[in-house]
Amino acid sequence: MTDAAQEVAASLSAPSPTLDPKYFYDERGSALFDAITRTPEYYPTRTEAALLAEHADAMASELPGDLVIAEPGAGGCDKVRLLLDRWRPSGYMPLEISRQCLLDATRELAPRYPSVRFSAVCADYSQALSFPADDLGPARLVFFPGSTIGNFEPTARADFLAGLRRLAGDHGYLLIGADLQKDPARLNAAYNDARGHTAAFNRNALHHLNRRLNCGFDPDAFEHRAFYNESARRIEMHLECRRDQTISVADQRIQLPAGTRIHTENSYKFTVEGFSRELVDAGFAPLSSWVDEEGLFSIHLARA
Ligand code: AVI
Repeated sequence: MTDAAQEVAASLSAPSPTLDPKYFYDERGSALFDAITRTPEYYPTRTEAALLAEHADAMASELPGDLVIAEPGAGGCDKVRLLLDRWRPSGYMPLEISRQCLLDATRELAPRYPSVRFSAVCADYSQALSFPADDLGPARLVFFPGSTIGNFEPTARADFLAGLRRLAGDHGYLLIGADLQKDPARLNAAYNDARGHTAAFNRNALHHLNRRLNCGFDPDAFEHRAFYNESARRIEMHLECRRDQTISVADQRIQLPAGTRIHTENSYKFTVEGFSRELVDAGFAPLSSWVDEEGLFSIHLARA
């Protein structure tokens, strides 16, 4: 029996069933997430890209000329392209768990930037944080865009930020995106897009688990629920069972009566001041932050 099967069995048989958001991301899930980022409702990706484009020079003015960009969870290395174009760093180190993704992206990108030394690392987040920076070499800038930091629970987030601090090394920097608290209607729309991509992305966790662990979910019998929890300052995503179901995992049969909600994701929303404090707690010294005119999204630059 795999660790994954045991982990899923334990989380689904808990009094409040949950699933780890990592199960969203098989090949179809990554394509669906890509589709989400292009919906009119999901503002974070395009707002962050616009901020990077507008302020890339201002950011560079606070950084040393000789820089290696390290990007944990780089995926298709899309967001870094703008920085490679504008900054021409001496190196780029994508850290990504999907070998294929890493190979495809670096094979496409490396020839376009002959002056940038590519060192692709196939590793998951936890391993990614244990690549010591070379204190004698160029400064390392850790790039963590997309407000993925908002998908960590507060304690795990503090640990992860401290890990980013280690990855940056003593002379390094962090450039990180953080989605902001705002009108709940805007947030609710972003996680309930009219085309249904977010709903499909949410249900895809069940398709993924059926394929991997043969659980026997009927994904179409689950309703997508996403809403802003104002007191916890987070979007919550759930899958609500419309009819009684019994699934099986790790030699266990688990009953999911109609109305059961499986909590699949939290996406925390920040204030600029609050997020800066979290950076300080993790050992960073905040340098600057940039926010779009509507106050939707923030990018923070900090020194180790
Ligand atoms: C990857 N992450 C930053 C996304 C978010 O907004 O929390 C994941 C997502 N879930 C639903 N839509 C997007």
